[in-house]
Amino acid sequence: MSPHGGPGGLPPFIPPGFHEVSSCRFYAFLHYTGQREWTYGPPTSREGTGGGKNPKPATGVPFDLTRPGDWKKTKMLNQPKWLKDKPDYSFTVTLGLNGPLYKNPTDLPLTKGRWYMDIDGRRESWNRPTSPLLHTKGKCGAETTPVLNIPEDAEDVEIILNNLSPTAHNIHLHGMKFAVTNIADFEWCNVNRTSCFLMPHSLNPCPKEDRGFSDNNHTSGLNNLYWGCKYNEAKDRKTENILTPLIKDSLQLWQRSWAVLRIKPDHPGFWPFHCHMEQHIPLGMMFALNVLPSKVPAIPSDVPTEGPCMMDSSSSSLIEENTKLSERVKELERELASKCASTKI
Ligand SMILES: [Cu+2]
Repeated sequence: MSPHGGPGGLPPFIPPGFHEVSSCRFYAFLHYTGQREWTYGPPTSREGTGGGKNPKPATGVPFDLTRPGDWKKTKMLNQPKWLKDKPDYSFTVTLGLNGPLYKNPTDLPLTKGRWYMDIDGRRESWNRPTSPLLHTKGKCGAETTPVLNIPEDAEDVEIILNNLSPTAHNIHLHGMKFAVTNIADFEWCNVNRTSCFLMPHSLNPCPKEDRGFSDNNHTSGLNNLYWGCKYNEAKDRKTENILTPLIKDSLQLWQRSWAVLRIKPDHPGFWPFHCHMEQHIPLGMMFALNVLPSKVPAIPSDVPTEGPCMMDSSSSSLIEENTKLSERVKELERELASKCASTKI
């Protein structure tokens, strides 16, 4: 309850030019065009929950998407058939940070600390390519840009996220959704335990074999804060949920914690995968997923580009089409040659 207007709290805050309303009767429904229509309608009671200025709480199942325990209350409408017992490929992404800290507002991004989402131990923070990845297909100007190349035969890719930092990160993938097949449910460091931010390593309740340390060189006592409790395949695989996972494109990865995602890599392109906290993006917490490069259509030559690189207009589908066309030309030439020969006879 907000401190303003709550029972026993401060008097209601009324912005200038507004006035207090006598009761709350506001209904809102969001309709997406072209989507399946559900059989809902306006509330049957115009009284709402009743109570006027002191509305009664709505009744229903407590459901909090930030608590994995509540995720078990969901049911799949469409079972994701692409989820296999074992993923085709698995990658581990470590999230962490490395000092020194930014001190002045004039400190430029990526010049001091290294905030990262390292892929399989590769120490790479985001570094913008000099020319668009979709135009170059990563073949030029992207030497220091972290890219995860997904094998083209992959149908089910697992990404294990280990957060070795004291802050939560809101992980977001462009282009595709992911299934959250497993997640740590640490009571000692969940979303309600903000005190976990300052938990020194000396009080570490994480089993010794699961502890991981961020790639840090912080000083002034901060070096004790950059650690996390990692996913442990031997212990944690058995709690994965491939039957009824939540399908999402954003996930709050708790502090010092882990989560396991599965992706069906069927959407060709270079797709950013990053922390969505705006201050973490320019610090480097991002990489790109390179999905089905052979299926990415050639970019038309009149699409503007930037940077020093030439646009790569090749694509295997274009090559395939050209090969078929040249075979057809040869076939026609052979037909013509044989017709000419028979005419001469
Ligand atoms: Cu972040």
